[in-house]
Amino acid sequence: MNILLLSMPDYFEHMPPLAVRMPNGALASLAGNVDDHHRVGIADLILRHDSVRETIVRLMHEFNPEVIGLSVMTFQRRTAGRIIDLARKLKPSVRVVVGGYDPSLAPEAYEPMNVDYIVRGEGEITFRELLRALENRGEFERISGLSYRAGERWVHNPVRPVHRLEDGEIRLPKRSARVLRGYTLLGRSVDVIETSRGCTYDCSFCSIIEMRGRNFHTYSFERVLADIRDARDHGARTIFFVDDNITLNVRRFEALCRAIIEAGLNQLDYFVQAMTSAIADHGETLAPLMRRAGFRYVFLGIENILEGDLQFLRAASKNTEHKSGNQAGNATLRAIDCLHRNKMYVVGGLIVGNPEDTVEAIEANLEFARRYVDWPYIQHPTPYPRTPMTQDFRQRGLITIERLEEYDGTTAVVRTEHVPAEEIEYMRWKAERWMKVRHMPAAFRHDPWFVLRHAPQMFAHTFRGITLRSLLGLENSHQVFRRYKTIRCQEREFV
Ligand code: B12
Ligand code: SF4
Repeated sequence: MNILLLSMPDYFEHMPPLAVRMPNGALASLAGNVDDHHRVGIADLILRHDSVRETIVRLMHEFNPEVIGLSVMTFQRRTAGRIIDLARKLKPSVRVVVGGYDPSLAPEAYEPMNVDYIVRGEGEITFRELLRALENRGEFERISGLSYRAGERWVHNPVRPVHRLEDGEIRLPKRSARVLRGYTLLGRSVDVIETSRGCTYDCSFCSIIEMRGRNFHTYSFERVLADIRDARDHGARTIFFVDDNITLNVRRFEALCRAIIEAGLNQLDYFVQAMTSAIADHGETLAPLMRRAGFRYVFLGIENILEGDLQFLRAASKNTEHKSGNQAGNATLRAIDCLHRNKMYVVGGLIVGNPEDTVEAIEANLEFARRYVDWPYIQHPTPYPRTPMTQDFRQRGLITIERLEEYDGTTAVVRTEHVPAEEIEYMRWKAERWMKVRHMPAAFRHDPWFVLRHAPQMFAHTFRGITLRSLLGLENSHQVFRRYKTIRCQEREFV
């Protein structure tokens, strides 16, 4: 069968496609795990975000797929619906499969859409079995993790238990199936690698627990190194580890760093997401190893610097430092210090606009980011399907925007008990632009050619909304913010 796999073009404020166009790891993994005789094409639509319609028309024509599969996050749901309608118009007989976080956690939202199958949870085995059933006119009821139409109603088969990964059943991703080019992270060709899946924490804003429960499974180092080599052989110079929480097992992470060094794969740049507690507690041995292995940017899930907010986010324990087995306060500053001493940059993940936040509480977090992080990754709490946080916000009547395409993390869609949503977003937007500018010299030192060529566009993107009138002081920053919001709204129209 011809199968076309698509990831959505929607991006958010901190990932402008000018600088960040990363492949979707799920699709290459699915492609690597279907039976060999299928012809699979992967199109990451972020690479053609400005010509989605034309790209779909072309691919449907050239590829003539019997099945299309879409990977969808919640803020991409509207775009996914439009792409599905377009594909169906071009080929009414095409079978449509959706998967990923949004279809898994809100399958009911896809039932009225032009969709035939929903793959819930991990996809490799379910999708393979679905294709077999389609080919052999087989039956769907034994395929765990699958939802499908039976006449007028939908059947939701039992959940598929999470895969243990260790047994080698899940084969390597198939990168050669990608049909579009141009992946980049700040000018360097980028790819994504998984070394593990899952997390045993249960932060209230995170979808992971509802998606797969509290567990942690790992791939063998042999497989991980083979995967990195494959990414490199396909042109990658930067690797983004997409593990849910690679720092859950620090000893393993240290051993992985050593394995990367021993395999001579430390010439590549690595980006990773980490818990502050793991870095603070083990930084003296872990951070130098990370640096030697090639780690450059570390996304730290700081979440918030105020204890009350950390309690609400259920993120206090992962941000607690330990000394001699006892809790020794917040881990953030020590984690940042460890990374900086080892010449790595800190991407500071903070969440502002939690229910009890006042203007002062938000400002304290922004000030922290100004002082300590190299690249701000500040978001607003966003009520994604089935997270504990969503229940809280809904019960307290704090959700102000229900338009899911705005659930991109940098649009404030909830208010606090004290501050309106728009004001929260305004504060973040105003502060964050200048923090990003401050990092430009460091980016220049690493990739002078990319920064020289793109600096004007990067400035234009960061400061979109500003006009000559505002530069001359004839309008205030609230007016600029409103213009920025209008531009942002237009940017969300892809199809
Ligand atoms: C890595 C990651 C990123 C990377 C993305 C790199 C990349 N291009 O892949 C970065 C840091 C850039 C990122 C950004 C964002 N992310 Co993110 N990210 C993750 C993370 C940690 C892992 C995702 C991953 O790649 N897993 C590995 C793959 C193999 O697994 P998978 O995606 O689940 O896919 C499996 C199944 O879902 C299924 N499947 C997936 N697609 C399909 C399609 C078909 C057809 C089928 C059959 C099956 C299927 O099969 C796959 C294999 O088993 C998750 C989860 C987490 N713990 O936080 C969040 C997560 C996916 N991100 C999320 C969000 C919201 C975002 C942002 C909007 C904002 C933010 N919070 O940072 C931005 C948007 C990015 C953009 N497009 O602009 C949310 C999504 C919530 C939701 N309900 O939509 C998550 C769940 C985090 C959370 N808040 O809970 N993210
Ligand atoms: S530690 Fe990270 S992956 Fe684990 S629940 Fe919290 S946010 Fe999600």
